Amino acid sequence: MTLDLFGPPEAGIDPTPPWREDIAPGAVLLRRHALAGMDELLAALAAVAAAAPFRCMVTPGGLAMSVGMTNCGALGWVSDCHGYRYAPCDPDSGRPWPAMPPAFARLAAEAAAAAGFAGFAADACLINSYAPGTRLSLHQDKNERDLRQPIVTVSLGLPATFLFGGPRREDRTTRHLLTHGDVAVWGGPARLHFHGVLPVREGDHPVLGPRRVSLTFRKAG
Ligand code: MD3
Ligand code: FE
Repeated sequence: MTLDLFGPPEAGIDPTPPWREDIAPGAVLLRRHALAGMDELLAALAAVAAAAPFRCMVTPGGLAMSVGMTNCGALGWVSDCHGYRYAPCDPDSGRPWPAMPPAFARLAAEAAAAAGFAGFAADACLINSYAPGTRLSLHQDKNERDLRQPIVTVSLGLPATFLFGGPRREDRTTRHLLTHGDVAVWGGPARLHFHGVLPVREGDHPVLGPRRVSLTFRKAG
């Protein structure tokens, strides 16, 4: 077994997964939580990406984002020259986003409940694909209607360093290495905290190849 130097404090010993790390009030990491049921999750991911391929969206400023994105669920996060919003249809195909796979919905609800947010029913799943060198700069998630609802993220493939700040952009950040199967839940006092992802380092993940994929579940509508 690989030593996890960024894991829990017990002298570099990887405990039996999953385990929990509280990173701030309202923010918790459920380490390796998605490993059980991973095959079903990856099959569902492949089906969604086949129906709605990853694409680089354009920011309102006119720049192409480097992260590849797609969505599933009733609503999908889209960005173009007009701004950011949630939309029921894929702008590339004109069709509704693929339905939320049951395995996705189940994982999101069950992880949220484990973190203290009972009754979470995600209607939007944004799927980000990061090639090595790709990053997501510091931002807030505030396009959702009900900010009392948490956000649940599943990390897959290559590891990445997640930056977690405070309610103001200039607040100091902590760093958390997220690896395959890690689940993060954010809500309550952490819901509007700034966050981002440092450039993903070169690598080749045995299951997902040279990329990191994140599933971000939200109640958007
Ligand atoms: C902390 N995605 O798509 S998700 C995003 O790994 C996004 O792809 C990153 O940020 C990714 O918007 C990180 C984790 C996350 C999401 C929302 C948060 C962390 C958060 C909201 C408040 C605080
Ligand atoms: Fe975000």
